Amino acid sequence: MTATVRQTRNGAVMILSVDSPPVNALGAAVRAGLAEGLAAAQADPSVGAIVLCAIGPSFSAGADIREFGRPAPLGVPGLPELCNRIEASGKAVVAAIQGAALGGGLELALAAHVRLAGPRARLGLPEVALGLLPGAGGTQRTPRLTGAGPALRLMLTGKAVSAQEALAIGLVDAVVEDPEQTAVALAADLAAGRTAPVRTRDRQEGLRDAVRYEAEVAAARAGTAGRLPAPGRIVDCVEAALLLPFDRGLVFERAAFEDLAASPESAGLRRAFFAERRAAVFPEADARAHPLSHVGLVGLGVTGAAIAALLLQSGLRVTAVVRGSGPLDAGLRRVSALLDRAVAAGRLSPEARVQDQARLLPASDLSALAGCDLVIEALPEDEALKTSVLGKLGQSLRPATVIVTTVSWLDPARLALATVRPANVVGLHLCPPAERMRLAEVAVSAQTQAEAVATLAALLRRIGKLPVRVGASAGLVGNRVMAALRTAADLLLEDGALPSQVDAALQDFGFAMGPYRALDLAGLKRAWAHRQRESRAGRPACGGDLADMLVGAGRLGQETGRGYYLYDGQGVRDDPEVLGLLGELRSAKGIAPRRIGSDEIRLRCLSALANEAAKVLGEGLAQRPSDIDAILLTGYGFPRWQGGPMAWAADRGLLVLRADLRRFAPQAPAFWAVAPLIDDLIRDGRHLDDLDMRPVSSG
Ligand code: HSC
Repeated sequence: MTATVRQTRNGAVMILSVDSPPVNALGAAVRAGLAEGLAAAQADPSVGAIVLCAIGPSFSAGADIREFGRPAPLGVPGLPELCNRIEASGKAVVAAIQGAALGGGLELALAAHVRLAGPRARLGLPEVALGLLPGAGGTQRTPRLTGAGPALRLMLTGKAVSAQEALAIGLVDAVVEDPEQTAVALAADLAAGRTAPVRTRDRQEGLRDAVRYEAEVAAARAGTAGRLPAPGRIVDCVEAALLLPFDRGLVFERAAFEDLAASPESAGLRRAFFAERRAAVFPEADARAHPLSHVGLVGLGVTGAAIAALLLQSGLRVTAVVRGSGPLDAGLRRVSALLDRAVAAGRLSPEARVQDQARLLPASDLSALAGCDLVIEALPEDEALKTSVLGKLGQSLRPATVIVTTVSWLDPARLALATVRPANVVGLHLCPPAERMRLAEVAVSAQTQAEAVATLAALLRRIGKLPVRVGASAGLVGNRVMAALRTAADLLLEDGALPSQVDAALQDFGFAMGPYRALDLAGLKRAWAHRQRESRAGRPACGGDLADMLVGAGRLGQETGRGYYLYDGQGVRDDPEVLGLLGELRSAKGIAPRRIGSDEIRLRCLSALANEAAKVLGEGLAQRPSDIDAILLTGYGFPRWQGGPMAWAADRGLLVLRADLRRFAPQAPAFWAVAPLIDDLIRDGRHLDDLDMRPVSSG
């Protein structure tokens, strides 16, 4: 018996319980245990039926993603083979599903002859999010039960369904309060009746209406034109389930799975998966988070309103302080509009919306926040305003209240000094639109108390964000490294590129939007104000000259109809006026423009990003390279299937990256200076990936 799979008996029923915390992933040891249990049950004449279940909160999270690309140990069946053995069993196998049955976990259950789900079970085929498809028979068995439409929805969206939804589409046979107990009773009946088990491979209900099936396949195919290969291959496999005999369908599925597993897109998506999970590990993560029921908010501007809506939707009471009835009314309208949008999108019921709104308590004075467990200052990026409010909050709140200050470019460590208890202050950066973007940079300085960090991180998880711990500093990590990308882009413009060429090259790489479209959308004023502050502080920015000229000419971005581009109702276009300004800039700097190709644009921008990220890492402002990947992937539109800037740098190789940086250096020596960390790693024969594995520090 293997420790990861327990074998127990209840009369004629053999119970195989997977016990492999935390999520019962189906790694080699679990597969070996299941195969062993199955063989023991077949060999024992006193066993009449088998129950397949699991211990812990999940039935199974599927294949062990860490094993992809590694050879399987000799003698251990792969997951597809294990599923086939379960299905082929002459003794009925009943799957009892509690918690999450995802990917290969659901495929294991689909190979059983009966599926019972607990009321809180979640069933899904999320492989597409990893650039894969269900590769253990899922593409062939699911449509036999559900038809093409529901099967394709499961596989193409990757979203899990509830037990009730699973029952409605035929994925499970019943929803029962205690699936394991009911499964044992049912298995005992099946053993006594000695009826031959019905195999999913022989089920036909989902295939019967071939015309409808084909139509659903065709409709799905029309939506898979994007650049990722997995969706198209999923549709092919589901079509094959109708057209091919089952065994041929499995072969077809296997070939498609292997192609995808070897694809760079899947490698990037798998890296992204682990980067996000690794980010949850930081020194303060185990500190005691304060329980929260009442949160205070100062400011209901665009970001404040988004935070308010998220807090309300997670069941918290929110007191929002806004000075002046006009701004307060505007802020309340913003919150209402966001709640309305959540109702329209089906994320919130109309009844819950009414309750959520009722928990929002508007106020005009900071004294209204005295009873709050945590207060978030969400005022505009104005140092004087923020320090004045933080100073007052420090005096009026209970001593243990956590104070969160939202920042874009300001250094939260400096802001914290405005209060009498800087240890309670944590910085927070949310990317716009804050109601949608998952990233939440949690900025910690040497003086910040661990409990305050743990409390904010828990709150952020509760409202659906991904908290990533960073060191407190100007711009934190995301804005700082993206500024380096933009500087590289600005230098390319000076050398001869057009804004539209830079944007197109980076969009081709997979960015949701190029830097100049993004700047136009956000408005050029904020970045301009930051450059002015930096310049006054004796740190003049590299690049940014064209941006300053645009602001000087009143071109503030999309809101004014003119920025890097012209927005005149006929689409977005390069503007001769901008090209004229660019010409002036080049002449003033004595630069003769040259033709610049997309490859060079991408190389320079990504090298600058990776180099700045290495500087950030070397300064101890990020815990590990994969945290920087997680930040860029969840907040800044870096293409998920590219894995992140550190994944890009690791693939390119540090030696190549350094040689490129040295080649670019004559253009702007200080900007292109190689990060000391890159030199150190090369000297020590180490890789960026090695740093992902080092223990987290509390510095
Ligand atoms: C798959 O199943 C492919 C199959 O179709 C075919 C295979 C055929 C192969 C053929 C070969 C020839 N593996 O998320 P959490 C770790 S692909 C390994 O924080 P929660 C996670 O890294 C798989 N590890 O927990 C973390 O580790 P740490 C499809 C996995 O409670 C810890 O577990 N399945 C893992 O918030 C806790 O995770 C999926 O994509 C896995 N599959 O959420 C499901 N899953 O503590 C992915 C998790 O060391 N998983 N870990 O940092 C999830 O969505 C979530 O983990 C749950 C739990 C919702 C299950």
